[in-house]
Amino acid sequence: MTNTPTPVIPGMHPDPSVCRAGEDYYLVCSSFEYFPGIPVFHSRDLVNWTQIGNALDRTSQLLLTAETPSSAGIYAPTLRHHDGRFWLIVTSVSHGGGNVVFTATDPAGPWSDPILLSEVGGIDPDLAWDGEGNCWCTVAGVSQYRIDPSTGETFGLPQRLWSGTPGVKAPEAPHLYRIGDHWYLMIAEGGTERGHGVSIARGLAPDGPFEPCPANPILSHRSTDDPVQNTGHADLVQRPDGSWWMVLLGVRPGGGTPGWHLLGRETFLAPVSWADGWPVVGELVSGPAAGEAERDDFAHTGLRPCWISPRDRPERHCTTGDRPGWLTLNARGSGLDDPDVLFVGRRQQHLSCRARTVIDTADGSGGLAVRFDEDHHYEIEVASGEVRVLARIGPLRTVVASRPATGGPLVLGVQVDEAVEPRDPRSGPDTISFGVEESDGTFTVLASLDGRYLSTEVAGGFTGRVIGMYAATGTVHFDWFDYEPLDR
Ligand code: 6LW
Repeated sequence: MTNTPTPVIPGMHPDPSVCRAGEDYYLVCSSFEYFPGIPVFHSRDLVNWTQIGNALDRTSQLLLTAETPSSAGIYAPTLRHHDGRFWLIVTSVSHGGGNVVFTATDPAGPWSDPILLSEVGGIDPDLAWDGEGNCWCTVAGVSQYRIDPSTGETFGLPQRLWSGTPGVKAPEAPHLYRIGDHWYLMIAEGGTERGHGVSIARGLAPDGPFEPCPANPILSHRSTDDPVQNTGHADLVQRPDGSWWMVLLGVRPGGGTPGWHLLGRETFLAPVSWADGWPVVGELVSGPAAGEAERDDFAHTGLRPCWISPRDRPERHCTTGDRPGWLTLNARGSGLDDPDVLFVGRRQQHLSCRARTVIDTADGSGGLAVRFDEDHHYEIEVASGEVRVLARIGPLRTVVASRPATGGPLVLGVQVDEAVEPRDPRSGPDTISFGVEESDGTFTVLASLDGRYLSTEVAGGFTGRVIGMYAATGTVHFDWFDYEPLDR
């Protein structure tokens, strides 16, 4: 896989939307059932991105409950800078759901409470202003509403704009841009799996009519052996030097046939040139090299923005204030199989990586898990005087290995190794090994599991792997958590 272009934002960061304000670029992604929602990134060059927050970080903005299924929640944001403010529009696929707008003067937050667009149906909303006082909200399908985003009011009925390429399914993810004399309507189509692609149409007005580009799809890796697949759901941005760039989602399937992708859909970057007034997408540009190991000592109040939890994590269940320098989790629900689990994790962002944590289970039980969803996870757990490795794959749940636990805090570890011979048709994409660090610093592996079962091809849905800490019963404390990229 050495020649595979790497994402600019690796790990589960799909449906990227980007905007520029002066010299600064900001980018947001979908976040589904995880809280806080909508990660926000900043960059000065479109290649190196730093997460500066999460737009939806309080329950008045984002109410996810145990009734919110995995892969529901928050979908497909659009981020725009207009009239001195940042505007974010998303679909909330739960609780009756709907399309909602948030605004901020600083993309790092705070973001406003939601403004509900009660009459705007559909998913993947876009916002565009035409300079004549109109704001256009375009949704998958592809239909368009004229709205006031500051009140949520809708004017008139939705208009059908375009159905995409005849015979190609799922026209979605619309973004509307004024470029030169034309309005461009860019969409994704073909579904977010192997058939995904990006197509575009143009017209002289924001509400059409639109003429499709004769070269559609302008981007797709469908039916190719390109190592990055499922490319689509894109957004465009112009640099101050006049050049155009596209951010898009793609996946990196590993192993034999059919290829399993593990980290979810990731954010990639490509240059865009123009020919006859149509955009031409160049080769994907690789992101930065994998960084150094990162340790979180939980030494400050609150959690860094990379930490996400299924649905929510009220302070009474998750705090760094209980035992200074430790993360304390109070269990709820019945553990990782339960939508109500108390799990705090970070996205797996590298095909090979290692994570370790120190756990104190004197008052409860818990562990370190690689989570896909409630039905698909592997974990190492300390409970009832035992350390055990468990696997949940669909309807099957089993203890894979166990050994007695010594008293006192333990260092638990997980190492993910990308397959060495991924071209072997029987090869899985990677191996996930769990173990314990002994008192002399050596690491004992208790079990190594085939990673294909924690992939989108097996689990389905829109998300990817998250590695983190959880409480199964009682109260559990974690002293620190290390994450180390090991990509070759
Ligand atoms: C999103 C749709 C898609 O709403 O996947 O890749 C859906 N595209 O546009 C969820 O991310």
